[in-house]
Order: sequence, then structure tokens, then C-alpha cells
Amino acid sequence: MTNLEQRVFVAGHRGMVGAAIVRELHRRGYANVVTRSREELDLENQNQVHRFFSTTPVDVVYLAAAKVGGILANQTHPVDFLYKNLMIQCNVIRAAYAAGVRKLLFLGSSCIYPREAPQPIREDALLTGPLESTNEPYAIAKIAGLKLCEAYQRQYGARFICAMPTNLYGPRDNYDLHSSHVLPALIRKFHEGLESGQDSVTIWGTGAPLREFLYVDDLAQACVMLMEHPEAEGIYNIGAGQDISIAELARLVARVVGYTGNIVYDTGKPDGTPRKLMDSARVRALGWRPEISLTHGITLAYGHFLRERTQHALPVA
Ligand code: GFB
Repeated sequence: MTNLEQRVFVAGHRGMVGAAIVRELHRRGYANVVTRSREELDLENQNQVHRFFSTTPVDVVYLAAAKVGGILANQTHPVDFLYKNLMIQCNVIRAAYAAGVRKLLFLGSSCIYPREAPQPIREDALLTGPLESTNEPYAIAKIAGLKLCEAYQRQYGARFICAMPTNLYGPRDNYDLHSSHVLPALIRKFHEGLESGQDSVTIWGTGAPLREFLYVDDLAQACVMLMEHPEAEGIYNIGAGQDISIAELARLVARVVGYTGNIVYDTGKPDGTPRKLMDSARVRALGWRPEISLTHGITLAYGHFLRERTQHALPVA
């Protein structure tokens, strides 16, 4: 069977990452991409997940379903970030293996690494120090998921591999100001500041933390490449290779949106980890490179924001 003939299940296809993986699979000519909405299949429900895998032929799984959110959402809903992610990943990984799936990609996050990890962060920094407290529950869940994949590889020889993306953005991002990540929040804040003629826009923290941003379509290319690569195994960091301070990012987003007012910092809000630039040499050695620059990506994301806003009438913050 060729790659393109494989029956591929993308868990979480309505999310930003899952949707980008589905787009990339279709772009490459995959004909059998299987998806299920939350209403059709509750991934937190073990019985439903086992029934799905035992009745639906699947060769390959992309596990992009997860409870995700920005720094404040992580801080305010630790139960959801820990419990939901543990349930989803345990159910899918175990049921997939039991049904004969031998190739799976598990999506994690750069926050699995220790807060004080040497920069740029290599995969072998995992579990070498304490985690950043603002997202510890989420990170613990993701570490458990990647250890489960490693265990399936070790105990049963399954090709269950892991991709650890840096901070992502792009189409279908979450623009809710309480639960979103920084980049979609800045797009929305500056757009609304421009629309309503505000002379200042407030952003969180000191502006000093450094973050690395990757457009989600670049991540999707890396994911499909890894799954097609005969020698890919273990954990792969997937990042753009450079980082930027939140203050600089805010100026860049303001410029793309056309907002010229002041930027005010609310230092009562958390900064989170000071820096988390990833070393993506492992995935680059297999031939992957990001194609979309940050400025271009923000311009694309702003276009998607405007379209999604018109289509879905985003609620006013
Ligand atoms: O993207 P973000 O929410 O999460 O915040 P993390 C990144 C930085 O941007 C923090 C600042 O220093 C925030 O204080 N920031 C400034 C803002 N203005 C805003 C704003 O309006 N909204 C938001 N959300 N941030 C997440 C983890 O950490 O990274 C997740 O919590 C996940 O678990 C994700 O790992 C990739 O980058 O700090």
C-alpha cells in the first residue's frame, strides 16, 4: 500500500493543528482521510474510542486532539488541561494499537521542557529540571503522552512518534481573549483598537519574555514528512529557529494591522517562562524547513481573522 492509499485518522480535525494536517494531506493527494466531529466521537470516552477503532479501518493516526490554551487559560483551568489531555491521549493511543495501527504521530508542546533548559532547547532536555508553573498540568499530560508513545515503541515495536511544536498560529486559531495564545490575542486587540480608535492597547506581562512562533501550515508539512519518513522515530522539536520578545511581537502585529497608538503593559498578568527557543536540528536533518516568515505569517493570519470574524461574528471581548 502506498502512503497516499493509507487510511489516515486525524483526531482533532476541527482544531488549528488538525485542520492544517488535513489540508496538507489533501494537498499531497491522500484520498482516505478519516475525521470525526466531537458530536460523533467523544475522545474522552474510552468505550466510544475503542468502538470507533474496532469498527473503522485505520492505518495511520495523527493525534492532534487536545485541550489547549494560552497562559491564563492554563492557570485558571488546570484540571481540564491535565485530565482531558490524559484521557484523550490514553484512549486514542491504546485503542489505535489494539486495532492494529502501527504508525501514530502524537502532538505535544514546547512547554514539556524544563523552565530553565539551556537554549536552544534540545529533545534530550526532557525531564532534566522543574517545569514552568503556569502550564505544569498541561506539560505533565503531554509528557505522559509522549512517554506512552515511547513505551509502545519499546514494548511492542510500534512506530509511535512525537512532534513538539513551538508556539503556533494560523487559520482557525482561538481569538477569545481569555483563553487564547498571545499572537491571536494581539491580532484581535490591535484590530479592535484600530476599529474603535483607541489611543492605547493593553497587553499582558512585561513584554520581555521571548517566544518562537511557527505558522501552522509549516508544522503540518513537518508532521506529514515525519510520518512518511521510513526512519523517523522518537521526539522531534518543530520550531522556526528564532525567537522574538513579546514587546517586539506587539510592535510587529500593530504594524501589520495598521494600529499606530500606544502599547501599555499590564504587569499584573503573568510573563510565564522567560524563553523557550527550540533546537529543531533533528527534524531539519530529515529535510524539513519552515517556509513562512513571521511577518508574512502574521499577514496571512490577520486575513484569516478578518474572514473568520465576518463568518462567525466573533463576540466582542
Ligand atoms: O501565548 P501565551 O498565552 O502562552 O503567552 P505561553 C505568551 C506571552 O505573551 C506571555 C504574553 O508572556 C504573556 O504574558 N502576552 C501579552 C499575552 N499579551 C497577551 C495577551 O493578550 N494574551 C496572551 N495569551 N498572552 C503557553 C502555554 O505558554 O504556550 C501552553 O501556557 C502552551 O501550555 C503554549 O504550551 C504553546 O507561551 O506563555
